[in-house]
Amino acid sequence: MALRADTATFYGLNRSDLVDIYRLMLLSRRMDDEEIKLKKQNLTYFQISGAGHEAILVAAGKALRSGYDWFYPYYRDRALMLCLGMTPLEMLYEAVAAKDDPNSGGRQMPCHWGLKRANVVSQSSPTGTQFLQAVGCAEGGRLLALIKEVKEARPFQKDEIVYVSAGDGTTSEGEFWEAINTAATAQLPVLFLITDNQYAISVPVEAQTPGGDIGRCMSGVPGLRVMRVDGTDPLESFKAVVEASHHLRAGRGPVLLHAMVIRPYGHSMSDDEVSYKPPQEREAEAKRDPVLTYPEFLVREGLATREQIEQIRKDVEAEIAEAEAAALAAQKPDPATIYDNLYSPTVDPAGTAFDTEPRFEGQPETMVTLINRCLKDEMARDERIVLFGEDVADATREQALNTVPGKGGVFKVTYGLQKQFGKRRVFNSPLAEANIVGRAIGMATRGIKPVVEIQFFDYIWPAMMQIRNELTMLRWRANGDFSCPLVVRVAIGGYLQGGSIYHSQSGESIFAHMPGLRVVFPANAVDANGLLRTSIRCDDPVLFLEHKHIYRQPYAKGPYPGPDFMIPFGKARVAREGSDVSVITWGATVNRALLAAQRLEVEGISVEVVDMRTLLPFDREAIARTVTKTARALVLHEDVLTGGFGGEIAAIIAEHHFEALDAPVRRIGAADTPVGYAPVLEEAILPQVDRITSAIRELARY
Ligand SMILES: Cc1ncc(C[n+]2csc(CCOP(=O)(O)OP(=O)(O)O)c2C)c(N)n1
Ligand SMILES: [Mg+2]
Repeated sequence: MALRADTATFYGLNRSDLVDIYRLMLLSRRMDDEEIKLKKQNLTYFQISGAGHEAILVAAGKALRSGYDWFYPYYRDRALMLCLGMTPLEMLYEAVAAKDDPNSGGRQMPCHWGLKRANVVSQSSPTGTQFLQAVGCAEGGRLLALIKEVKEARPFQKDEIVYVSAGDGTTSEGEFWEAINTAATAQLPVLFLITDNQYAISVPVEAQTPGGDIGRCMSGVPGLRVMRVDGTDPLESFKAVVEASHHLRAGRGPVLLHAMVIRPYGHSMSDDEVSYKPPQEREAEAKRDPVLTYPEFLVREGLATREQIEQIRKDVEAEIAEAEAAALAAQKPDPATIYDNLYSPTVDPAGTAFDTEPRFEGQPETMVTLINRCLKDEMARDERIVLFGEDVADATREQALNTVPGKGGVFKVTYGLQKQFGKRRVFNSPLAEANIVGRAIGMATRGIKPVVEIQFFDYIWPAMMQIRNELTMLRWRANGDFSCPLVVRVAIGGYLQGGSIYHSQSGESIFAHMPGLRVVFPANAVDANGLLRTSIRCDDPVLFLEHKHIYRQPYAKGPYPGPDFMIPFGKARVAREGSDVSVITWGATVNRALLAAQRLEVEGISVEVVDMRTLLPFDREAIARTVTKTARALVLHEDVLTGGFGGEIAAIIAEHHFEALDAPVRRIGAADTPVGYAPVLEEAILPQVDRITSAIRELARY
């Protein structure tokens, strides 16, 4: 049969493109088959396939630009990754957990894609966390374009697109809406590709989504273009992605492309879909399988001969066989590298570079003022810093600032920053905490330095998935290829008289339990200023805890220490020297310990108070020094006692300094209850000076 000369009717694709689409789809499917075989032979440890999703993904890979656009792919996006330039060998490196796996160096499950050279940001397993990061990535591109210094290097493209994909089930995650919200509000060039295979493991789409149709659900969102396509038809899919990309590159706002696909291999190798999907449904799906229907189309339309199709099959088999042999012989990661890329390998915030002398000037200022001044200094120094959160701007409607003074945060910590640096760098977020942290991660991945605010620690929990699974882990899971250094400022703590259950929480111990994060908790204004500067200038994600009770206390005031004052992490401060008993503490209980020490001085008991200042890392040497000196230790914190960070410190003292002790280590924390509204309840629940005084007295007399 003669081959057809004219291909103009196929959306601008020439014959070799049209045939290449088949090669890529087949390669993707056969890679899945091969990985399934390897898993059955126990040569790999996990498999999840992209089977049935190939057509829409090859279309996306052909229409978008590797290394130019940005990508937050889903685990079924193998065919996209092949188009973006990941080789079969690189894929198999991930499956066998090889040292040279470019996705993660053997740290991540197969099909968790990441490829630095192609702008594919390392992906995690929680479904849906990618949406907000993609939004932040798009915002990051826009922000980079505003920075004079980086303009030359152009780490952004004027018409770049950020691609993010997920399945039908994943659109039920709240973060999906949070991402659509900001993408549409800010008119960002984000392509949301929803590959709808009608199931999320065993849950069918009508139990997942109103009306069983996510495109329809989203069709009323102002500023969001919604498109629908048969994602098993590669050419219709290509047409749709090209149309979407024109819209996106022209700056006309985000697009949600709802692609109907199939899932012939079940959810994963751990799932047998026969147990919940009726045979008729499976047979109907099989008829739409693009790897089977598309080559028939090519032959029918005179675009390829049967011999050519056969040759492609042979070539694909040979390519996979060669890659497999190399992958099976590949070196595994070295167990000695487990700590690599947990934190920045180049910037050590505990190092001497962050130990600078204060150059005090002016009258003592509150903690609020000195945090505000640090933010002003740093934003003036570094154009990459942006600040956002709930109510942090002076006024979103800028013209209002002609007639009103501006808000600047519910505690006024960010007051005046929008006026000074403009609304592009200081802005309000929606009332959505995952939105704040997820977007910040996406921006930070691009080199922007977000300093974001969570209004109350009590409301940090919607952001917990982003903090725990993304913020702390991106650098490690990408084996250093991607990172997200940023600062999350959080107002924390009680002793407020009226703060009650949901405005008084502590809980720093929960975050001190997260490798990859830094946890900072200053107890006075000068420390807050110096530690915030270190947090901003270091290269790691930092949780910066600001105690609300300390914000305006006269005892915590101090003079402005200058624009370059920094305090290294992991260096405690001896708040009071003493020789009989040590109190090891942080945050608002530092001052309570000092008050107890004053009382005990008249009784002839000399108390040393050590303020830890940072919990991750924490100063083990300071603990050793003070315990060796006094031989008696009280560990004190405002967080609830059980499971509190004090348990960690007490354990370290018991494990390493047992011989130095003359008394058992004591701990004081809050009662294991929430904090009540009635002042008498709050007083009974949180550690008070009387209780601290008696505990120290008992220790001294032991
Ligand atoms: C937050 C979260 N919850 C649950 C899971 C377990 N899980 C993995 S995939 C999946 C179903 C996803 O379905 P869908 O989004 O439709 O994608 P599909 O697998 O069908 O392509 C579930 C429940 C997970 N990985 N993350
Ligand atoms: Mg699905």
